Amino acid sequence: MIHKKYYELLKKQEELLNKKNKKADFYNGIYDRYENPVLTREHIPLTWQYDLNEETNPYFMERLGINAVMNSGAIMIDGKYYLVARIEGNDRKSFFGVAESDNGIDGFKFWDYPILLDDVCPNETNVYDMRLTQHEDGYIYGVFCSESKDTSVNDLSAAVAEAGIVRTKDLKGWERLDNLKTLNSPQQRNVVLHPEFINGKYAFYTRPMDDFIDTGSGGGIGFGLCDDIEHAVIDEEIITSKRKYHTITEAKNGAGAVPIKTDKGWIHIAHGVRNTAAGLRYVIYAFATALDNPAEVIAEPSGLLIGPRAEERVGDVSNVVFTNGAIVNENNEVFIYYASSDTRLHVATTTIDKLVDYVFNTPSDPGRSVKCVEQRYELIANNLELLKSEEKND
Ligand code: M1P
Repeated sequence: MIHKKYYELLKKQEELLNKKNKKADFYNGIYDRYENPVLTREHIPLTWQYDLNEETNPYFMERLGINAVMNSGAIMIDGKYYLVARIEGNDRKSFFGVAESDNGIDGFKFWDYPILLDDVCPNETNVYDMRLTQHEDGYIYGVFCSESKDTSVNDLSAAVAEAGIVRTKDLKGWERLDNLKTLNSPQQRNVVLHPEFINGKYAFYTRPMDDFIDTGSGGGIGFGLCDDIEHAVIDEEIITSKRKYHTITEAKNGAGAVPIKTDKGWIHIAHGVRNTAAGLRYVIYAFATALDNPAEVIAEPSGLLIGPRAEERVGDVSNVVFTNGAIVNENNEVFIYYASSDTRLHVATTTIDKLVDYVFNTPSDPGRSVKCVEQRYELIANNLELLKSEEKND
């Protein structure tokens, strides 16, 4: 017999799932934020957490609790919005689940089961942050972090991050391919597959790292080509968006959503990290690369695009916003899915036109305070001039 508490919790959950999302009272002209997160741990089906049987679970206890739902890959298929969410159990292991919605801003519902990956890496302890690429070869690829214990050092917390690769046609059957090998970088996280062939090869954005947490000598977001996606090996990585001193990318950066193709260039929505007395601060930034060379940065607006605000600032890993998925719909509206503080997932919406304007017309960071003030002076002077001339005309 099903425990009666189940129906009570289900009703509450259905109310949450059916709640309409509204644009928040926030303005910057670049994108809109929304009042409610699109996914939280409260969105996870009760059947994933509770044994519903009154006989075996008389107190209706959570048996396999969920701690957080966050960094999600995103894709549109036949007009529907799909997220492959990172779900973290109370046991700290992350896994993936597909949630779908008709409009991309609310009503996301998880499918009956999470994704069960082929168990091909016996040492793999954790998986997270899948990027979904609709590749021109016809497959949808999922590239994610595959984490194992580092047994070469005497440190319980030492770990190795690699890029795992799966592919699918329908988000239901997933074929696991070999993990990516980068010959010059011992560790990799935040790897994204470019959607088109470059010189007839598969192209990856990488994030060379010497260590699990620190990128060490890794200079920024890398880019490399490989011939065979089933056994992907990158011999050489070049750096695209570089880390820079005293900017939002000083400590590290990493590719986020799959680059968006526009008439003026590929738009990248990535994350940058700086260190503070309160720990690392993660923000989202954007840049563009050339259509004929997706590794060549042609525009990089100054500073952050999305930073953590209000309740977004607090969570399991506070002061973090992170993205690994965006969707462009048939009306050229852009849905940027970003998680806050490694706890819940939000959406910000904009359009291709606005993103292009933002990326190509926002001044770049001149690098020093005095130059930044000069930059602002110019803006103010032009504005005051314009205000004066309008006043005269009135
Ligand atoms: O905790 C913040 C983020 O940390 C990692 O990002 P990075 O590799 O740039 O340090 C990721 O593990 C990400 O999942 C997490 O949100």
